[in-house]
Amino acid sequence: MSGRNSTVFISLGGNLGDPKKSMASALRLLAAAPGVEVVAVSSLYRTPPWGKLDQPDFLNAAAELSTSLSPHDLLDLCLETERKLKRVREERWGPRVIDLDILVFGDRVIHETGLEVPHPRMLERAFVLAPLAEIAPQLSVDAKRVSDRLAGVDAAGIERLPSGRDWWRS
Ligand code: A4P
Ligand code: MG
Repeated sequence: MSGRNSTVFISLGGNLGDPKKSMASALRLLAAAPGVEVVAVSSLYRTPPWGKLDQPDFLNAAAELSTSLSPHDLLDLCLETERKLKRVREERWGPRVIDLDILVFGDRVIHETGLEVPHPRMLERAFVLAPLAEIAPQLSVDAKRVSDRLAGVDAAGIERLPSGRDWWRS
């Protein structure tokens, strides 16, 4: 792809049904979309629920994309991908959850109701920072290095699974 592409980081997560399968399908759908290349994917992480505590553990991961899409077109693609996966799962095995968040889009700063970049809560969330630090430790967000931020948040209970980085391909 051309030098005009933007480097984007996204987070993936889920805690119902088979999150690994949903996240792998999401990455394959993104990789198959015109104008999107999946550059790197982190290992899978098992993470304790953040925010609402009475729910199952999550699986989380982060990915680096290279894209010629605009931020809004990439958001639409992410939302469409979520909808596709939820619909498939509802029909076959009941409710499933997959969440795709755009964390960073090049050096763009966007504050709109439907799209905020960098993701406003990413720097407080170990379940976002741990996988992101694996693939982009030097990345700076709001002038803070991801690896430094990770050292400053509570990452108790977060476990990197021995998945390697190709877990989503097969
Ligand atoms: N939206 C705005 N900015 C963005 C962006 N940068 N990327 C809008 C993606 N979407 C963005 O998303 C609702 C709307 O946010 C989208 O339609 C889009 O227009 P959402 O994911 O349903 O909710 P949210 O607003 O992102 O809420 P929040 O608080 O960010 O929820 P999360 O982060 O999705 O929380 N614990 C662990 N361990 N692991 C998890 O993955 N996830 C959640 C869900 C809670 N606890 C968790 C985890
Ligand atoms: Mg979200």
